[in-house]
Order: sequence, then structure tokens, then C-alpha cells
Amino acid sequence: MSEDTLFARIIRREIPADIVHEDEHVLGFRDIDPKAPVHVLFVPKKAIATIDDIQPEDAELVGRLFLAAAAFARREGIAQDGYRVVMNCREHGGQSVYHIHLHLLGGRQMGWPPG
Ligand code: DGP
Repeated sequence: MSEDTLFARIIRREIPADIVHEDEHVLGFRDIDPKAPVHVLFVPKKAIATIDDIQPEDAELVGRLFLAAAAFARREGIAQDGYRVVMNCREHGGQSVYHIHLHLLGGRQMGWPPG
């Protein structure tokens, strides 16, 4: 049940997190196992399990994840040098929490292709 994921529990403040952004629709918090000097996850408050579950009516909500990430990157001072955003989907994509989340990674040079 997507409503019972770890991230739903963070949204409900049942699990502590280092929250860097909150608005009516989106929560942003630092990843517990950062893969870059800056690693923040932006999640919709609405529970959506995977990219494959995003509905047409969620299009604006998904756009809000990007707007929140970009605004945070500017506040954090990493926008000028650049950064990466990633959303993993299911097993081959490397998704481990089934509540969609946009990873914002920055503060170092990224490699390509990702592993
Ligand atoms: P993904 O593999 O794309 O589903 O990313 C899940 C991320 O969630 C992963 O980078 C680690 C992070 N994570 C897992 N558990 C917690 C937690 O309890 N708190 C926080 N802040 N991040 C977590």
C-alpha cells in the first residue's frame, strides 16, 4: 500500500527527516544515505507508487517537484554549477521506496552514463 511507505510516514511526521522544503503539495528532505554533497528527495504529498502510476491529472503535481528542486538548488548555491535530478522506476530503475521521489544530486561533478 503506497499510503504506508516510508515516505508517507515522513510526510505524516511519524519518522524524523531533515526537511528543506514544504508547501501544500510537496515535501523535500535530505536523503539519509547521500550520494553527493547535496542529495535531497522531493516527494508529492499525494501517494503515487511509481512513474507508471502517474495520471494525466498529476501532471501539474509532478511539475511542482521540479520547481521545488530548482528553487532549492538556487537557495543551496548549486544551481550555477549544475546538478542532476533522477527518478527511478521499479526494480531495473533502482527504485526502493514505492512513493515517487525526485532525487536532487549536486555539489560534485556527475558521471555519465549512470550505473
Ligand atoms: P530510490 O532507490 O530511488 O527508491 O531512493 C530511495 C532513497 O530513499 C534512497 O536514496 C535512500 C533514501 N531513504 C531510505 N530510507 C530513508 C529514510 O528513512 N529517510 C530518508 N531521509 N531517506 C531515506
